[in-house]
Amino acid sequence: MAAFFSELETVRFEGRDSDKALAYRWYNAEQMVLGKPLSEHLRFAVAYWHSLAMNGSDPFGAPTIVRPWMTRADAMEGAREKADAAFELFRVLGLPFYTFHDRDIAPEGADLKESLKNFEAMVEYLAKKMEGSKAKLLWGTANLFSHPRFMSGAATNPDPDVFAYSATTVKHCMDATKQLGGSNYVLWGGREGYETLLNTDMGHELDQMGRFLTLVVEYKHKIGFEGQILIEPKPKEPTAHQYDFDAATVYGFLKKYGLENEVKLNLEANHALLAGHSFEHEIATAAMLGVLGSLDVNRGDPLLGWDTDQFPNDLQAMTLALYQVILGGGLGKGGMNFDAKIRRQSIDAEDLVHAHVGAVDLCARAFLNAAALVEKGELKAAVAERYAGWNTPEAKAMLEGKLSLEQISETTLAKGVNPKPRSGKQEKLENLLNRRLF
Ligand code: XLS
Ligand code: NI
Ligand code: NI
Repeated sequence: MAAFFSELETVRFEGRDSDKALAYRWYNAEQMVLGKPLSEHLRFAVAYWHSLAMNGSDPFGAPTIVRPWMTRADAMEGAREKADAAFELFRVLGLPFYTFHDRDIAPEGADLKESLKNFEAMVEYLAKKMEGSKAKLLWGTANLFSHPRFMSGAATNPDPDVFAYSATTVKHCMDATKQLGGSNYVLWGGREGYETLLNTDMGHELDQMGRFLTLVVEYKHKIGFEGQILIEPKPKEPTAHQYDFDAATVYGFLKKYGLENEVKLNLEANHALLAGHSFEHEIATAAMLGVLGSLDVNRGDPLLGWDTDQFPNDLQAMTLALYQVILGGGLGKGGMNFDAKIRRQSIDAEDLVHAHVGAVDLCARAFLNAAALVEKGELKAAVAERYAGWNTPEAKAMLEGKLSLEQISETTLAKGVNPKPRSGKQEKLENLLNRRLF
């Protein structure tokens, strides 16, 4: 039994005036907001990979975060010890969900059969741990990017053997996710993209990816998995041109392969930034297209062009994101996964707890702010006012396709239409937002 986090007591809600470093000041799981408990809106999840498997190495330096389970001669023993520590961490944080890749929970074997055997044994082990824990599975996924066999892609690899190997892996990961009662299954196209068109048949690769996803959807129905299938967009890193660039690009892909009613999106804050968008833009886009699924909450560094995966700490940015979540109808079966890692100098077990506690509180506070903005209705009213002209019968007729281009031209000229510019009132609304934040 790992005693790694067991010294730490469970973090509790103590309110805003608490002096305790490890306490929730804003996250009161039971607090009723917009008709349901805060925990049901937010559905926080701990990411197994960043919290238990990340070792602090970077392109310039060796691992700095060396946990006991990382150095065991018997890899399966290490995996069980890691799982023990994981469930201790879930207990300390008191959060309702976790997420994992196959490779986070079980070591690679000598061949695919052995890898799957290791994985299935660890899934059984997690199932037992879950019996004694409140933690549920938000989503499972497959790591189809770390091993060199995936260097030219998984589903989009020029080698059909890699496609088949990846499909086999995903089948077993979907089985495991179903077995553990997961609410979603995620596919992040780790190396689904290309470096140069000199060696790439892009149309062929996209057809491969469409086929792969179709197989996943068919299998979901076959086994009666009731969770959502989610694609996680990301524009770059590792490849120069990732196929799942952003929400709009993925939607176009889903449409092309007839999957837009079967698959939703897992949106990540840092990926939005890399795509030149804000998180709220990505959320609003997905909601508008009917594919808002779940969130990976983290933050990037605007000064760095890669996925730094820091824990979120910008109240205004998170408030705007969660405001769009509420307007979009909420996260449903999705949740908020902390796809975030501590810095490589944060080597203490407690650093991981501080990181989550701060991020949980930040998100809860942002959600309370966003809910208050929705309840006050001022922003919504300002937007409605701006589009009020479209409520007239003539404007509606234009939008509903009842008027041809010639008819619009005729009436416009007959009426002597002469539009007057109107202020967008951006600064007024920004001030309103700043005034309302608490
Ligand atoms: C990487 C992704 C990854 C996915 C899961 O940038 O965010 O962590 O969330 O494979
Ligand atoms: Ni992610
Ligand atoms: Ni990421």
